[in-house]
Amino acid sequence: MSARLVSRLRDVVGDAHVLTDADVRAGYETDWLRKWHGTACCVVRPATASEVAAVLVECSAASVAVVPQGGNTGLVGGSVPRGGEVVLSMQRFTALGAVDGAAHQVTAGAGVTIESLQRHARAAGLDFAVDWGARATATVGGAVNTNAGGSRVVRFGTMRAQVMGLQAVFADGSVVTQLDGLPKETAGPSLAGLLVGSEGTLAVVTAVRLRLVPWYRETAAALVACDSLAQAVGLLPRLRALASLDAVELLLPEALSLACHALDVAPPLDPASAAAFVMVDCAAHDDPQGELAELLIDERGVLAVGAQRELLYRIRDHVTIAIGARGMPLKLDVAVPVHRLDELMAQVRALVANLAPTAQLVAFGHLAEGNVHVNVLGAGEAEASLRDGVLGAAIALGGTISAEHGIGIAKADWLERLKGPAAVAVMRAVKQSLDPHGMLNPGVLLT
Ligand code: 2HG
Ligand code: ZN
Repeated sequence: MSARLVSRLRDVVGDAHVLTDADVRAGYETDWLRKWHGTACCVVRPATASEVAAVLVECSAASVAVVPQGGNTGLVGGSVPRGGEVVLSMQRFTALGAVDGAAHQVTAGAGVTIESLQRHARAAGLDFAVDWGARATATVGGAVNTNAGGSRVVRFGTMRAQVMGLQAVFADGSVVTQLDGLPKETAGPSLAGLLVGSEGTLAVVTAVRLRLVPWYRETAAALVACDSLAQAVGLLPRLRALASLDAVELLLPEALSLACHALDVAPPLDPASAAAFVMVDCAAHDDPQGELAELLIDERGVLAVGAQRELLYRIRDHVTIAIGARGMPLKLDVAVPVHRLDELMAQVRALVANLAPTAQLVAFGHLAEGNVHVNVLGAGEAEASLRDGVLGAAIALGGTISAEHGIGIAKADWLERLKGPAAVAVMRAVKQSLDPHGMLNPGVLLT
């Protein structure tokens, strides 16, 4: 059966774009963390929406499910096979339309990386608003499917706020194209809104119409040392008053020290000298250094401009890699209303101390959104109970179990506890009507 499917897929996309060799498949079968993996029937790399449609029709006829994959930088097992599926790689969807200067928009193929999108926008004097460490590999399609957030959400919102329209292929092969980017349109519910965050379970997104933002070339950052997490949260009202505020990131001491150690650079502030570090970034058309420096007068911190600011970002962006170099962490991406962040972290610390006293907790994230990446190294047998404890604590505090990484395979069993049975029933009804045979990313998001 699979040999017949492979040959039909070759007819659709051409021999060169159906990968069956085990060595070639391997990179598509394992995720970035090397935690989630499965064997694919084959990897197929279409180049157009109609090829995607034909692939879906062939896979449906053969009753073989499809796992859409972008840059494969996900952290929740949402883009790798579980066993026997066809991996639908979007890496050939790299078309970037001309920047529409009148509308401040651009159309990007699903396989365009965030970094190429940023470069493309900047060449036209504009910028793309969503940014995070995996920018060189992560793609537009993946960002839409996980509703990616990153560091600039405080200013521009998540991916959801950037999507003005999209093109998507549904399980039955139908193609819907909504790429006109009308800022005002009230003809029915938003299809793009439905697909953002759907993790490849409802349709394959092939192209996206995106909002662009001003490119602020004048920048200044600071690292502020706080005696407690509560004090860090207490900075937010004053930070939010800065017109140039672009990012407010959180580094707990272990994260700062681990990343600096891995990069072999001197920490800008002694990690042992504070309970929490806040990395503030400002960007504007006019130099924001003055307003940031003024804010720092009452704080213990360092201003970082030019190369110093770049170093801060290198450190911040390196935390995940530094953790990964130490071992396979338990990785959780939780968020709570920001005034409850201190409570959440107190509970997380107590959970680690009680359940895995020898484990190392490395926490960091996006302070303004109350989003903390709880990474635990060496939790061993306690991993499952620790995971349940942290996710449960986040929900009990009015938060979420996925702020920006998605639910994937990793947390599908927790979705109902987060959303409640009525909301999950609605999600299941939508899934059932758009993908009645469970062709698209089975096991992800909904169990
Ligand atoms: C980040 O903020 C990413 O750097 C990765 O969301 C978080 O590794 C993590 O836990
Ligand atoms: Zn993050």
